[in-house]
Amino acid sequence: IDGFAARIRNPESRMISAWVGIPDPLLVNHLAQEAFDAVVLDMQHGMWDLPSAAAAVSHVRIAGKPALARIPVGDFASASRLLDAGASGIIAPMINSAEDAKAFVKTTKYPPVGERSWGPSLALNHTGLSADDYLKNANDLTVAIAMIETRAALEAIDDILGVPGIDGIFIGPSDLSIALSNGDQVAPNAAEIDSAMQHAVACCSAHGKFACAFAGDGERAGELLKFGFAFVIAGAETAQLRSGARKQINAARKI
Ligand code: 3PY
Ligand code: MG
Repeated sequence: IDGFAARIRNPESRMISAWVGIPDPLLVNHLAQEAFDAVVLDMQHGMWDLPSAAAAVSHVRIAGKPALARIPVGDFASASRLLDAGASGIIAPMINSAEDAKAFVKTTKYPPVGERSWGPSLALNHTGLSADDYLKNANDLTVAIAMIETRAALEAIDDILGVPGIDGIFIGPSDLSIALSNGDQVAPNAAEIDSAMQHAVACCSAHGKFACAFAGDGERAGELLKFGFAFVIAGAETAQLRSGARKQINAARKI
């Protein structure tokens, strides 16, 4: 699990992660049994509160997988608490400038990179590291991922990637499509989004950092892996649950 950060930083990384918004710490254990490389807890649009998300981090880790959390916009205090709970990475939505990126890094990286405050109780239990070893290695063992999903963020992508402590970016294609269409449409698979995605991947490799993105289903996730994304989502758990149910109903109706 603690090799996750090194794996996602490898330019050859092509990972597929689960994405869970239903705030049930036990549900994530089931998804973690599938061949996902990680599980992301979505605290921005999912209904997780901090205690349930922290418990879910443990359940994912106990199932042998790394857990990441997407925090609500600007909730950097929760970012450091989730790292304390043993999360392997934090995804911060709506990072639109180098200043936003620096505020994010401040709470997620220990000095000299940031000002993360000390208190990794569960992270020590999970990693099995001594306090000294955790302090020395935590900045490398966990990843801070900035979401690029507005026009301002696209324009500032090189500045954001240039902030020390930002390990990678995550494209939010729905918000980006709303921004690029001036509020006209949610079109996460539009051609314009594809070009923005390919541009983002190129910027990341120029900075030696990695690119992640949300995809609504496995087919789209596969396309994004071909673009060079290191880490993609293959649909939220609600979509997977409903498509699984639909498939079984259709199978039963055919008999
Ligand atoms: C977006 O597409 O805007 C996201 O935040 C990913 O779900
Ligand atoms: Mg978004």
